Amino acid sequence: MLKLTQSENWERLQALAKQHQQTHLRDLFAEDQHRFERYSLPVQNILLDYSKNCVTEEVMEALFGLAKDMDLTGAIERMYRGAKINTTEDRAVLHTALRNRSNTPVFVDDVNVMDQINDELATMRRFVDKVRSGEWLGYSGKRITDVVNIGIGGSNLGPKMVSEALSAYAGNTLRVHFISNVDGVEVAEVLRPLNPEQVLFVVASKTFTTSETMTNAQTARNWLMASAFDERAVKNHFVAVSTNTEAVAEFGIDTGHMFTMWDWVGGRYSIWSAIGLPIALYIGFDQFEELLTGAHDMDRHFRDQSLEKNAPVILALVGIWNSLLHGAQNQVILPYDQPLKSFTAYIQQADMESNGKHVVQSGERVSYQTAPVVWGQLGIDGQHAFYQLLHQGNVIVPADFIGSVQSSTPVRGHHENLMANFFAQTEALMNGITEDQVREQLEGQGLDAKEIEDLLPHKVHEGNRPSNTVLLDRVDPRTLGALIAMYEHKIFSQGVIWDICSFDQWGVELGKTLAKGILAEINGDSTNAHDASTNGLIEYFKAQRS
Ligand code: G6Q
Repeated sequence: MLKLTQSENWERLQALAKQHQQTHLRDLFAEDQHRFERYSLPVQNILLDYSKNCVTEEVMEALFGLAKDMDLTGAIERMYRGAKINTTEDRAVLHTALRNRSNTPVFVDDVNVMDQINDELATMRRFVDKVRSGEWLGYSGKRITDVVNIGIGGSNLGPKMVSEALSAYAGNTLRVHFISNVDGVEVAEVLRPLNPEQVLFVVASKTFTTSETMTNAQTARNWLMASAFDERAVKNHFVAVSTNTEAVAEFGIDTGHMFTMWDWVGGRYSIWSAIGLPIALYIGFDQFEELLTGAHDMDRHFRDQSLEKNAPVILALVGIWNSLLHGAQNQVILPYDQPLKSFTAYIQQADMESNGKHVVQSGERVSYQTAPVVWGQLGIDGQHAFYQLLHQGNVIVPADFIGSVQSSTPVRGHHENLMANFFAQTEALMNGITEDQVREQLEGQGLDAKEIEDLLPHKVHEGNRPSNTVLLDRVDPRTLGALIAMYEHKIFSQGVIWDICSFDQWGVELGKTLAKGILAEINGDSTNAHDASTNGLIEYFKAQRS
């Protein structure tokens, strides 16, 4: 396979990046009245505007050429068809099959996985209906009022983010809570107001060995026992989502109350599987299916649309261009919808865990930048905090602004105010404020010449800061499904172009293994197996506690 650095278009892009060092977005807009139409596209209920990036026809052509050189289209097909593209774990990658509403067959090792997926969805629906209708009862005969998901990483971030995002669709049937941190503060806080007779715990762990989750699940079980005094209550109050039947049984959860997932579902791509159970319990199964449908709409767009009109591909290529042109090592994600308050954290994991890799598929070290540092928070709060650096700092941070035409909870006058800020920020980052404009403003305020000259450099905004605008119709289940899938496919496309394995996470595994050994030391074993700092810190911690 061609190496990225051998691609002619890669070389061409390096040259174009040099050539455009001095190009200002302001001038690109002045030169082309149709820049918005040229560099924006609608996809399902989403409008993607990428015109506020320093791209030209020539740049886009080279970027699409690069995607072709790296056989992105072939890679998309291989993923959808169930090829084992997670090479280091020898696994297929089939989150697209989990939401394959067309139900076309998808084969892994000659087995059509759609049968298993459809069976599991049907089981989930039956269970969700039972709990939501009040047919499923707690040990004392009371209905379930609260669902507590216990899981971490991919088994937490997605269900939490989507449940928050779709709370307007939840009604009053069930409340949902999330425990991920092994810090006892979280489990204590979540459980404190709850009535054990009416709580359903979903223990979500693909491996069912993750120590944070197992510790929290054990504590939850003890909490239940302190009220039920009967092991049989576990069956009414605990269900599991996992691939590890043995460990689920050993924990004491009836395997008849276990929802399954498969090794071809990566943790950070698992909300579409039974890991999404808390979402379905919270908003109902029909709405959960809408989420799947939205993702499937985007899957079809990604697979069927030409690269030139393909929203995830364009997002991926613009990201690569910004890292070439500006040396950008950051990507900030700024949702303006309150419901999307955890969206950045979700995409942060999806992106950084997938593409934060230092070797290419062959094992050689990469000679170019892979995943950026992804960060951010609700944009409107960020404006009053870190946006200063985005506007005038000496690093360029490409930004994705995500907002909606309609609020999911309209309150008179609020959404207009919110969106005025949204549009103002993308404009300000792009245009900046020139010396002449600042001078004119200050003269208008009556400052004298000396005062103006002193203030001038501080008030100039150079602008030329790239951003994408992602404008949703509204945050509803279908649009949210499409939005998440758009980012998943962006990340996939970048991974293909960078020639890295986006679907393993050895860096996560390393931490899990090391912590296990250290826990034994904290609990008694001697501490001398580490470097002086780590030994010293563990010893200090133990000494201070004794
Ligand atoms: C995701 C990662 C990681 C994983 C958690 C939880 O892709 O692999 O975030 O989801 O470590 O793992 P378990 O679901 O196995 O507990």
